[in-house]
Amino acid sequence: MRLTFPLRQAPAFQLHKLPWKPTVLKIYGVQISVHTRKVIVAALMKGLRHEVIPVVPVIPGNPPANWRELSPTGHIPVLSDGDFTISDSAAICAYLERLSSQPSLYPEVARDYALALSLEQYAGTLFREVVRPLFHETVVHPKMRGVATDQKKVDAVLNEVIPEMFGYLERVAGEEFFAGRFMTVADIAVASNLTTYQYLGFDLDRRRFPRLAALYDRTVRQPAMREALRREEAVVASMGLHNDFLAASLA
Ligand SMILES: N[C@@H](CCC(=O)N[C@@H](CS)C(=O)NCC(=O)O)C(=O)O
Repeated sequence: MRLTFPLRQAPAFQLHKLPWKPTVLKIYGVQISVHTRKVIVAALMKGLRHEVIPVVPVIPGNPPANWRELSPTGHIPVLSDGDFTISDSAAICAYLERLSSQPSLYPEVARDYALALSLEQYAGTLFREVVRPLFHETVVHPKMRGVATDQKKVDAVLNEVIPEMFGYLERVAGEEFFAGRFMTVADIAVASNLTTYQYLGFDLDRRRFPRLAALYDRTVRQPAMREALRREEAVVASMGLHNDFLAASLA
């Protein structure tokens, strides 16, 4: 009797059947923007090839003519992957996670996962209540629009908003990262806010918020975060922003 072994033919490698095309992702935004940096760090962490296309919405006339088609809110960042375009850093990070699951931006454990998403949202509030008003009062108004800084607004953020918002982050910061043992989207989102906040010359008070400051240092020392910060050095210098704080955090 002749034994025959059915030889299963290996399926031919079909590029178009890959879940994603190995195109170079386009990230529209500026490196020093809180939400653009978050997406850049996520792409770097996953080793996804990308280029940053400069768009500065606060400069009138700067965004491309079709900007509203790319970004329904007018905000940065926007991501293009071939013929697919998506706005909002949270949606973009979720998309990048599906393109490449490792290393993950999200914790595995249900409670940590929920906490990471909650803190990602909280970082959005931190931007709107703290970083955005400080950026507008100290950079956009005096340096781009010829409008004097409203010191009362700055003081209200520093004296009324920050104690509460940084205070919450201090309470939930632990010995590791915000939601487990590894850096997640929560850490990236919060650290991105704290970076731009300090670029503006404001202090992350290490005596008052020691756990938050230590978590910030742990986060910026992660290779993807470190690389993103290295890549934005030229923009920071050209804008005359403060970056002396980083040397100690990265040491
Ligand atoms: N929820 C949005 C917020 C994006 C956002 O606020 N981006 C800021 C820069 S970090 C922006 O576009 N500011 C320009 C403006 O307000 O006109 C996200 O997560 O992407």
